[in-house]
Amino acid sequence: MYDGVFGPKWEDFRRTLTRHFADYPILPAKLPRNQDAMEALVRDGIVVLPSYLEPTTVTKLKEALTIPALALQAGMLKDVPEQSVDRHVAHGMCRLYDIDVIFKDACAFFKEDPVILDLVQAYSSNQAHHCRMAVELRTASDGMDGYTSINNYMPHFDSLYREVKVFGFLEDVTVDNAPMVYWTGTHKDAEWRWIPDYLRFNGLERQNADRNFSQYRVNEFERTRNDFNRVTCTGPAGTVVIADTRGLHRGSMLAKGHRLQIFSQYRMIDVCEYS
Ligand SMILES: O=C(O)CCC(=O)C(=O)O
Ligand SMILES: [Fe+2]
Repeated sequence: MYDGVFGPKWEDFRRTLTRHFADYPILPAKLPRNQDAMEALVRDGIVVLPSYLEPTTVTKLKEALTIPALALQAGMLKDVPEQSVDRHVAHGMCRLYDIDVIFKDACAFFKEDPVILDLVQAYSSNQAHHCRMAVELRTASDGMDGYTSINNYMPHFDSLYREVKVFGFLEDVTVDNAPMVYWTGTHKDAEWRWIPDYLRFNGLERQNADRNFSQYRVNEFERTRNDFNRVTCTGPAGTVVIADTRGLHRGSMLAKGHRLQIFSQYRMIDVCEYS
């Protein structure tokens, strides 16, 4: 219905996205134990594996990463490449990337977990390419709200193409500790998101304006539809969340304490959208 309005660019957008989904069909998980998780991931775009990591794995990761994360927040982390650091203290968020290289041994337990990789690869048509791994410390922000703070507090899509983020909780995440919020089913190609996808496809998305637009759409479809459910990703330390971050999601403001978690990000091999 939009073809006549937008012309060839619109057709190019639809063709490209349709080809993307055809080129990367979701495959069945290989491990029998992953059947239910895979079904949830395909249906909802997200699956939560409560307390999945062994307590010893969580301990190893915390031992390796807590001090560097605190040092980064304090501005005292030395000897790490500048491009591995993403530090927004006033916004309550610090990330250290490339931890799979810097803290190789501890991170291998997470990065090479065969059950997680089976899900990631099946969902990514066996073409998942590991992009980066990070530890993130969330702390109280300096009186900012979701509108003035970093963009990931607003509902957003990370990409218009399918991609996967695997989050690992190193500490308990309750509703107070800034849990991620995800709207199930929003990862699917559907008309309600064609306009924002089209803007992204053409590099026309204006960060704040279009994210506020997304917020408007969120309010709208939460009122009018029952096929998207809002999931708040809480869980004990060791919980793993696997999400297609093409689906609509946001961070939340921290109410108490802090949040320490790691994540690995995967894309399809020849999909090179923005970082
Ligand atoms: O911080 C969060 O919980 C959400 C983060 C997010 O939007 C992302 O990692 O893509
Ligand atoms: Fe995101």
